[in-house]
Amino acid sequence: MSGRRLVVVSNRVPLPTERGPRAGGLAVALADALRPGALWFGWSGRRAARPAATPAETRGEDGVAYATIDLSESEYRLYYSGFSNNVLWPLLHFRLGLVHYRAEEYHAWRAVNDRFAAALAPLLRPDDLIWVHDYHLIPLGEALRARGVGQRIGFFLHTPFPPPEVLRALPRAEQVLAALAAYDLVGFHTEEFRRSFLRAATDILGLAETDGAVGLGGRQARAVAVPIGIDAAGFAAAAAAAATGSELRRLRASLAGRALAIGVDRLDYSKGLPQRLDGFARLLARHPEHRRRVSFLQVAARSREDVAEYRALREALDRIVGGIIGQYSEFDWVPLRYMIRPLRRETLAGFYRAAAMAVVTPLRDGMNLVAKEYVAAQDPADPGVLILSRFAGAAAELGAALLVNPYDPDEIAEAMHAALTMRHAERQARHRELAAAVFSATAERFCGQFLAALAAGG
Ligand code: ADQ
Repeated sequence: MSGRRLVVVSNRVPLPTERGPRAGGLAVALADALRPGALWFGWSGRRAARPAATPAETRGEDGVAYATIDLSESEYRLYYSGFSNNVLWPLLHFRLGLVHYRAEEYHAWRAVNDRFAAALAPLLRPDDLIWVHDYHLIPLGEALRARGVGQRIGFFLHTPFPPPEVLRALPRAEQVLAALAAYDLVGFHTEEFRRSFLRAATDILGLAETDGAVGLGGRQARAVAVPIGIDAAGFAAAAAAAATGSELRRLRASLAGRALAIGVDRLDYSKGLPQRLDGFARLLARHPEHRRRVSFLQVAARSREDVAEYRALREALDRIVGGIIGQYSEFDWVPLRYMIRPLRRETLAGFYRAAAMAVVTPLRDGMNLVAKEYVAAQDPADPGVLILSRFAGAAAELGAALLVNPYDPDEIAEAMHAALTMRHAERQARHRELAAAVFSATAERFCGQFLAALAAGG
């Protein structure tokens, strides 16, 4: 792949001019991997009355070229909030009850992908490697092919991939699967998701599978499992540096010697926040010895607030948080701190390191990078304990965590109790295993493996 330009396409392009912390796994992982000379194409994040057809181009200090287009209000509503986030997101996370299908949104989703393809095609060079990211852009490969783009195109899905029994509920399941099969390479976080895709392609589309590839229209789409990772060494260094910073001092002073438990998520119904907080309340009820001895800090970043389910989640959490604080607080101790705003990455790294446990309990998650960040941030001499959902992609690599069923608040409570009372030797032994996984399967390795596989076929 050396010498070939990398073209990354994602729904949202985080422009170098944007300030402030970003809460979102994709931006974070790719930022670690884009090399000077690469092109990153996608949506600017802006909505315009009449968006221009040609992309705006800028070059970052990192030497990466950025080309972006705006979306119209109706594209934003139908393509982004509608089909992407109100149909595909819940479907891919096994939440059929939350899928609100409308044909108009499906067509807008395809039309925006066509518009992306029309804007991107003129920027392409013959030996580019094109890497498309995530569910918003599933049909982009087909749309590029329709414009005569013959370069190798890979796709990576950052969410889970459900089994065909779930996928069949989507009215356009055949078209969505066929669009995936139009790529040269389709990547998933885990072997489970890869198998589900191959099973869906054979069961629903009737394609034949040979050695992990399915053939459609004279092309072969190969499916691979490549787990995304983080810049573990960089994150560990940031955590160690933050340990002596002023924010950590303030945090420690506020804890007054109590143990810190931490949760960090986008405010998304896939993250299992109500069940997690319920689990914390059960801990305080079942094991009163932890009252006054632990403080739970939940950091939640706003997300997709123009989708009704997200607003409902936020209101539900306000009630749950108020209930716990009202029931268990004392005049000099508050069990739960809840902030709806992103923290800077450096601050976050330090807070992870200060936390005796992280509670990462999504109901479903493609990977979950918070789990990996927490592991990387620990002091190996005195590491904290990771509580992790069995249904996060990360559980496939992080089996040395305390794995829980995220739907069961009692199991979460018992895992918290086990974490808070775990002996030093066991914490270290578990941490060694977790760290071995996080420091080997890094963001750099993720990009390298995917791109090597993509380049290999061409
Ligand atoms: P997300 O659903 O966004 O990503 P995740 O993998 O946890 O989930 O990544 C979130 C990133 O944003 C992390 O780097 C985290 O530190 C940061 N973040 C989250 N909340 C934050 C907050 N309140 N303040 C500051 N930073 C915050 C999607 C998929 C995941 C998959 C990733 C990458 O849903 O399953 O792991 O893409 O593929």
